[in-house]
Amino acid sequence: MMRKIFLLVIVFGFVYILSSTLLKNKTSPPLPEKQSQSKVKPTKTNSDVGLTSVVYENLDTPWAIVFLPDNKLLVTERKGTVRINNKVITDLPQVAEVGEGGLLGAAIHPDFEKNHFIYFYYTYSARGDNTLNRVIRMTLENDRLSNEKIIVDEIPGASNHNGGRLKFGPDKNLYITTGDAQNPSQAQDKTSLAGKILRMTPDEKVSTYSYGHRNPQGLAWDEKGQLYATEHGRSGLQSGLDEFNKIIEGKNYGWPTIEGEETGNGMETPLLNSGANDTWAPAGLAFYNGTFYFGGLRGQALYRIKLVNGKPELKEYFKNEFGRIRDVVLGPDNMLYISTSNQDGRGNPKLGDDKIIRVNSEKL
Ligand SMILES: [Ca+2]
Repeated sequence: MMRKIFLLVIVFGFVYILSSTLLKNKTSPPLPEKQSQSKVKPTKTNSDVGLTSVVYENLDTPWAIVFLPDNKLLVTERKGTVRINNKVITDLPQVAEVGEGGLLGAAIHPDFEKNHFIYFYYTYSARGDNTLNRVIRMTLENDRLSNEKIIVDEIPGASNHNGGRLKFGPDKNLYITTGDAQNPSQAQDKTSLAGKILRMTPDEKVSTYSYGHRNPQGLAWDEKGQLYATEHGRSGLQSGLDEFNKIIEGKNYGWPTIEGEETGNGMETPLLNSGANDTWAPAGLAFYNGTFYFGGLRGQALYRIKLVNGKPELKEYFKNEFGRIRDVVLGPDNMLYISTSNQDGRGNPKLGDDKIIRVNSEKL
């Protein structure tokens, strides 16, 4: 008798464990992964992935999101910290978080797996309280940064309009956006590094690629390798006239001579502008599946642009849902990764801000 009961207990126990395990697999969300592991795993199909999910939270004004070849996620925070998979790996003391400035763009070299080169754009304080920006190259190995080398120095800086986006193009050149540093005429001055898109060739020589920019902060290439950029238009009481431009080498994008729909001799009018009454305050730009996506700071939205017969069509998503959006990048899993910028002094931080959020563009 005792033996029978004992056997029954064993059998029922086994069935209970088995059924609860099966049930758990069906109903439980995926287990949180360890910090050291990447949260990004390429999936067969993205149709099973929800529209949005928070990847990391409690960040302080993240600026650039960069995926490393092993799918680890690197984030710069404006105050000078660099995080990998959310863990702070360094705090660069040379960075000065002044107004909109600080540690801004980051980009890894196309041959990163061989040379471990990573480039950063940051604001610093020079003698006489002079605010400047520079692009540097460092070596990233085993989550450690070393060997700072200055690539381009003394880019005019100011409390506002520091540009700061870094991205390698399909041509393996590094593209760098600079702002007018609140001195608009510098954008038209070809001898100044302000208000430009600069290009660094593989031998690390930097020259002006396009000029007449006010404060571009987003770069992306389409499937044909054509470069596009987002740019902040006028600010203050008169806002609006933010721009989406097709960037061609040597061209003049008009600031401060022309704005919005205006045309000028030898100047490019944007493909699209936000109009005089709407402000996107556009930042990071990404391209995926024939479509551009960019973040809006003051616009507090994710914007999508589709070019239909060369004509841009604009749509906005998540209006006022996540607050200010800075960067938008495409992950190796074909998901968009966006960063909020609600801790930058101009937002209304909510619980958990700032965040990195994954967006399934298939479900927009
Ligand atoms: Ca322009």
